Order: sequence, then structure tokens, then C-alpha cells
Amino acid sequence: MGRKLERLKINLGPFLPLVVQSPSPVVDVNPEWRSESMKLITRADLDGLACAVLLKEVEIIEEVSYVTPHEINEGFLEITKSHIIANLPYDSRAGLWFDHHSSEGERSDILEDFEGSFQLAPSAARVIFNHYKSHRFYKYEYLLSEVDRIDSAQLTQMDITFPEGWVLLSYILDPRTGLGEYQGYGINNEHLLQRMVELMAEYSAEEILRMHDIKQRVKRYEEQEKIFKTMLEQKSKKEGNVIITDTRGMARVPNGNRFLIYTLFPEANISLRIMDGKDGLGTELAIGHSILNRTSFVNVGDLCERYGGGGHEGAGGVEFSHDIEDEKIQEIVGALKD
Ligand SMILES: [Mn+2]
Repeated sequence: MGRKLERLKINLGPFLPLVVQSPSPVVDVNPEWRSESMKLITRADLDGLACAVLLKEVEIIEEVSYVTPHEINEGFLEITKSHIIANLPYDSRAGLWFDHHSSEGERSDILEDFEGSFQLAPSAARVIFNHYKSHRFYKYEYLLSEVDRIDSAQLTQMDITFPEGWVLLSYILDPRTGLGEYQGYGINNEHLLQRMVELMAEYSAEEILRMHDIKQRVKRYEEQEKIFKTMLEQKSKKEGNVIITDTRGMARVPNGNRFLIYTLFPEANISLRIMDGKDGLGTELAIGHSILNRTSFVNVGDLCERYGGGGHEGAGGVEFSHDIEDEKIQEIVGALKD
């Protein structure tokens, strides 16, 4: 983050001078100030859904679509001034943009007077909350505090092994947990994401978890988690402070909670996952700081960049187009050691 970020942080856009000057923390931006309806593009995780819930309170949202950061960066999506992008990378064609990912703050192509807001907040939903300061958001205070905690991975061991409430819902919805690939649910994932926005505005997490379509997924999550845990135990070892999980050569690698590995090795502070590349070609590495033992000083993004990959301080990855030699892996493990 450089000077660019500082400027973005104080640039609240041309519509909010009153908010900035007001001594009161509660100023409702007139929700009717934008009369045309907007289309929201957001990420398919709990933060992205929370962005949709909040924006529906203050804007006229006629459609919500869920895309990946990659799809935005490719530039093939049709994006116009009537689109709002939330919890995803910047695109200058959009009418409004809300995000909190630090890598976006370093971009040099972001227009100074873009509409919306960028802050280094724990969640994109929090950025939207701070931007509109609407009294309509008050009923979501608990949801917001949980989304903040989940999106910035401020989780406890219990949140990982015995998740409840919004934490459990976040795992079930997160594409990284891999439940979406499973067929046979009453409603498909696309449909569920659309319905979740309405459910989150009306019901508590406990009430949503008691609904039939969600219960099916919780059951599936719990079954899958046992298989995933067994796989992790069989395929992982600890070298000093480093956890190494090697799933190369496995016909089918089970998916599951990406934080589970840190509960199995609470004394380690960083993990390295070695996998076969996509379509069985090459090798992929994924590296991440433990969220339960936050003592690693390794800048994972920088390390991955040295091998042709990327990421941010706490997590990153590298893809090799060939089978990687053990020597190179040992070199990387060496760099991860305290
Ligand atoms: Mn987010």
C-alpha cells in the first residue's frame, strides 16, 4: 500500500460531503437519490451475500449475479454504469464499486473520482455499511460483525471444528469448501445464492440452518469433513513449524474446510499444500499462514512471486507446468521455516 491507497481511503466520492462534515455518526443518505435500478455483481461467499443484503436496503437492485475475481479481471463480462461491483476487483466501466482487498489498493488504474468506496476494512459489507451509514442497516449489526470476523479469518478452534451460526453457513456457501460440485440437492447452488439474500434479510442464522435445503448441505458438509480430515491426517507431516500436505497421485482429493489443517497441527504456524496441477498436468503449491498460530513472518505473496506465482502476505500459490523436483520443494520449505 502506498500513497495511492491513502488517497482512496479519504476519497468518499462526490455524493457524500454532508456525511463527512456531520458530527452525527448516523446520517441516512436518501435512498431515493438514485432513481434508476442497478444490477449487482458480487462474489459467491458470505461477504458477497451480505453486500447484496445491505445494498438492497439503499439501492434499487433488480438483479444479482455471482462471479469470480478472475472473471472480472479477464474483462469479458458486460459491465455498464448501471452495474455495482462489490467484494470484487475494480472495473472502470461499473457505476459503483465497493471493496476491501488490499491488492486493489495498490492498483494505479483506479479513477480518482470513482463512485463507491474502497477501505481496508475486514469485509466489503463493512465498506458499504460505512459508506451509506443508513439506519436501515441497524438490524444487521450482528450479521455484519460475524461477516467481518469470518472474512478476515478471525476464527477460533471451535469455529473450525464445531462451527455454528453464520460461521457454519459461510463454510457451506464458500466455493472453496467444494459443496457446490455435489449434485442431488433440492435446489441448485445458483438458486440457493439468489434465495440466501432474501433469507439473510429476514431470518437469523439458526433459523436458516433449520431450513430443509440448508440442512441437506450441513449433513453433506459433516460427512465430507470426516473424509477430508482422514485424508489430511494421512497425507500431512510437520517439519519444524511447517505443515506439509502432499496429495500428489491421489485419484480424487476430497474437499473441506480450508482451516481444518491448522487444528491438526496447532504448534505449526504455516502450511504448504502440494497438489497435482489441473487436468493432472504439473504441480500446484498453496501456502498459508495458520489462523490459529499467527507467528509466521514469511511474506507468502513475495515468496510465491519468486517462483512465478503470487498472493498476499498471508496466503499464496504457485503453479508449475512440470512435475516439481523434491529439491525445489525442500528449498521452499526452508524458506517457510522460522
Ligand atoms: Mn470480502
